[in-house]
Amino acid sequence: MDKMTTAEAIVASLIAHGIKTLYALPGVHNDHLFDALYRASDRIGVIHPRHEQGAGYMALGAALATGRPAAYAVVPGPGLLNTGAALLTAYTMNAPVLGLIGQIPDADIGRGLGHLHEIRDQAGVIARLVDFSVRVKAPAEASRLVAQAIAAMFSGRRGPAVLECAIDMWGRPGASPPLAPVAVHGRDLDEDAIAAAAKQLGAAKRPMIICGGGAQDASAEVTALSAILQAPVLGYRRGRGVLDSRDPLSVTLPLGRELWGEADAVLGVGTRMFYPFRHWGIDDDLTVIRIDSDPEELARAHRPAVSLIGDAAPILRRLLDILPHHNARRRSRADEMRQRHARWNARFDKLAPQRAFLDAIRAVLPEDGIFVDEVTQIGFAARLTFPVYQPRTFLSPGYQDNLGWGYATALGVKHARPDVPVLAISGDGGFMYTANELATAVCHRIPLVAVVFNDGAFGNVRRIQAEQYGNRLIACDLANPDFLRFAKSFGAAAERAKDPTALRAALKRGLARRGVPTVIEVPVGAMPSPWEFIHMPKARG
Ligand SMILES: Cc1ncc(C[n+]2csc(CCOP(=O)(O)OP(=O)(O)O)c2C)c(N)n1
Ligand SMILES: [Mg+2]
Repeated sequence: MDKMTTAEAIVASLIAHGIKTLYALPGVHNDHLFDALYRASDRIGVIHPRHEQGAGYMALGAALATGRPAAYAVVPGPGLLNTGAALLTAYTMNAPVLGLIGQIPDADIGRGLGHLHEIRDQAGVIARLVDFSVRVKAPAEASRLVAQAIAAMFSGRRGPAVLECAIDMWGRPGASPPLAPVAVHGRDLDEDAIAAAAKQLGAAKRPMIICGGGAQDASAEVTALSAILQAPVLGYRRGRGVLDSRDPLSVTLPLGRELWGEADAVLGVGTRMFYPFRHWGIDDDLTVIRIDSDPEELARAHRPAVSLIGDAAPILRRLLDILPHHNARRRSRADEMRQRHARWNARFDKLAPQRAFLDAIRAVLPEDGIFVDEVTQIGFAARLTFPVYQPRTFLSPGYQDNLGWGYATALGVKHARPDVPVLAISGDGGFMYTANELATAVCHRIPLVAVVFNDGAFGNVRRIQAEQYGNRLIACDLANPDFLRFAKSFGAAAERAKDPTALRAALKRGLARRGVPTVIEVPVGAMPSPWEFIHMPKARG
């Protein structure tokens, strides 16, 4: 065992941490790593994309879909930079993604000699993107560093980590066997703060709850709390699915803003509360209580009356224990909330073209099916109106909102969750960012269903230019391939669906296919603007 190389130890360490797939694109810097992977191929698989961004996004998708660590490996310099947007998105979505990044010969790092793929201060570039990064400087460190990196990904605020390893370090013997995963202990519960939160929430007349990505593992607790308090739960994008959309207390924008304007106490769970604090206003009549695993987050936009630092689920469980002692008698708000929903639903008629397609999708996608959102007209409407029934089934790219994340991320989602249907939407603009990964889907038999809404434009940009810039259209009309012939040329199944009824039928066929990806092109025209429901003015303060 003491003859293990760095590469063997790192591969064994990934396996010891439950990682069964490495999304990885090879190159000479990482040849030893791939050879170690070959020899461990009964325990860990390799999915090789066609561009490094695909590796990063697939790992991101796997991490978001499962909540478990996911890893990718690429060559240094251009390979690393090609994963930059995915790594940035993993950071801003708090996703536990581990990047294994190659390096030039160990002794020459920092000398600027111009080795293949050399980049100035690679470690410095990486350190700006993730909180934990380190280079493996000796084989004996390898197993420990993998364990530390993965522990860091789950300590406090979740997030990505990176290990660099030089071309001549991977093959060096002298590494030790993998370590058991480091147990990550949550913080001790702050009983005083939880009691204070229980008193404030229990006494509140119009409490509300706002959920972000940090609430995705606390769905049962949030659901119970919402029922006891009769508190509406706002989830927009990353917080969707924490409370089932069929519960009348489950709201998104813009009803959430209306309720924010009336609330006297709010509990934020794993959310930056960006829209409320930056756009809707805050005043002294609203008591803010927040749960967050990152103490720095709580000091940023607005200092809460009560700060609960740590993972949401255990804090909420303790809150649920003591809340009954403090809680006011409450009448059901179900009827009132149904009426409020009905009012907003009528106004959402403005988005009827988008909603008709979303209805077709929801009718076919089962409750546990995963919807991967994109920066497209249908996506904006989905964030507002698509019913979501379970946590981790609505994946939306957080505040990067980076066009083009969708197809490759969804491939990682489908690969990591082969047991559930996965559907990616995108516009013609976004799809083309990673449409090359159709080759990966075919090669690795990943039966992802992708719906491409084709309006021949960066439609969102085009509408803004038309409405706000005197119709001076620039850089927004697109020349597209024939998406059906394009997809079929890879060996994918492809269909065109001209209306919601046809989409529904095509989706059924697509989700039933095994081992082959599907692309469904939906030709569309310009869509009505969703922005009045998203960028809304102050509601208080
Ligand atoms: C990485 C990145 N680049 C640029 C943008 C700006 N942007 C937002 S929407 C959009 C156009 C989207 O076009 P398409 O995917 O076809 O969707 P549509 O609006 O036409 O439905 C662009 C360029 C972005 N959000 N992310
Ligand atoms: Mg478009």
